[in-house]
Order: sequence, then C-alpha cells, then structure tokens
Amino acid sequence: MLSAKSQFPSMRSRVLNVACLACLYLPVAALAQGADHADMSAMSPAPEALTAVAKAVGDACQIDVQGRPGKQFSPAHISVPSSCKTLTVQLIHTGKKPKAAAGHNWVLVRADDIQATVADGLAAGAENDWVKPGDDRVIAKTAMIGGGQRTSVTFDVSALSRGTDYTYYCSFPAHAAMMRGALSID
Ligand SMILES: [Cu+2]
Repeated sequence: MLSAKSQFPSMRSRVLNVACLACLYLPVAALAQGADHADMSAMSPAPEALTAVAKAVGDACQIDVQGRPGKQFSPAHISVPSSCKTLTVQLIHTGKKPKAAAGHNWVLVRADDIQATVADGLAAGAENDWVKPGDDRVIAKTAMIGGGQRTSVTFDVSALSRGTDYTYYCSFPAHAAMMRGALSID
C-alpha cells in the first residue's frame, strides 16, 4: 500500500505531461489534416457519384440509380444497410435514345452468376428484354426503358447476405461489359 501511494504522484505528473504535449501538437495536426482534405476534395469527383447508401424509412429502403449515356450506372456501388427489409430501386434513363437503340434496365445477380445470366439473356432476345424468362439466378430486375423514362422495382433484401458480392448490370446487348455496379449488404 505504501509503495502504491508513493507512486501515485509521479504517475499523475506523467499523465499531465502527456496531456500538455497533446495540447501543443493536436491543433497543428488538425490544421494539417484540414489542408489535406481540402486539396483532395478539389481534385477528386464527389464520392457520392461512386457509392451511395440506400435511404431507409424504417425497414423500407430506397435508392435512385441513373443509367447514363456512355453505358454508365451512377452510383457504381450501392451500400444497403443490413436493417433494410425491402429495397426499391428507381432506374432513371438520363439518355435520349429510344429503348430499341440504347435501352437500360437494372438486373441484380450474385457476382458469380453474371457471365451465365448475360449469355442466357442474349439468347432470350429483345422480346424478353434480354433476360432469360424465369431465371432464378436473377434476384431482381426492372423493365427495360428508353431515354427520359424511369421505372422501379421493389424486392426483399433480407435474404441477401453480408459478405456476398452482388452485381447489377444492364442486359441490353453490349452494355453489360461496362454497365455494371456492385451492391453490398453492410
Ligand atoms: Cu443499358
């Protein structure tokens, strides 16, 4: 007990010394970090263009996805909170070309399945919007739409698992190679 008491003052003064060092250095470090952040945000695209978190109203979640000219989806990554029971994806075709020339849809599969579902979809043809009818590897899909149109699909995400890679793509011929994104349950 005696030795513990005699150590106490020296431990306390050591703690105070560390605290004073922190007082001196923390503001400098914060200033340096602020400068770095400002430089990076000026040079990089807005991160929300790349990744978007689905918005939740209770356990019903929602995300807007743009199908853009140049065979691009925005966002390119959708993060779905694990609290979501359903997800509504609204697809907005921001191009001008009609469905027959450059349609877009939104098809969700497990990443491992995409090569097979794209190949089977091409064989299924335009009358099936380039998705094999009754394909149980397709977790969700919207209708195929043309420029200026929008459509949506609502599906159950509670059966999807964390740690599995999901991919969404457009099944229009020659679009899927570029026009795809990643969906994860987080
Ligand atoms: Cu497309």
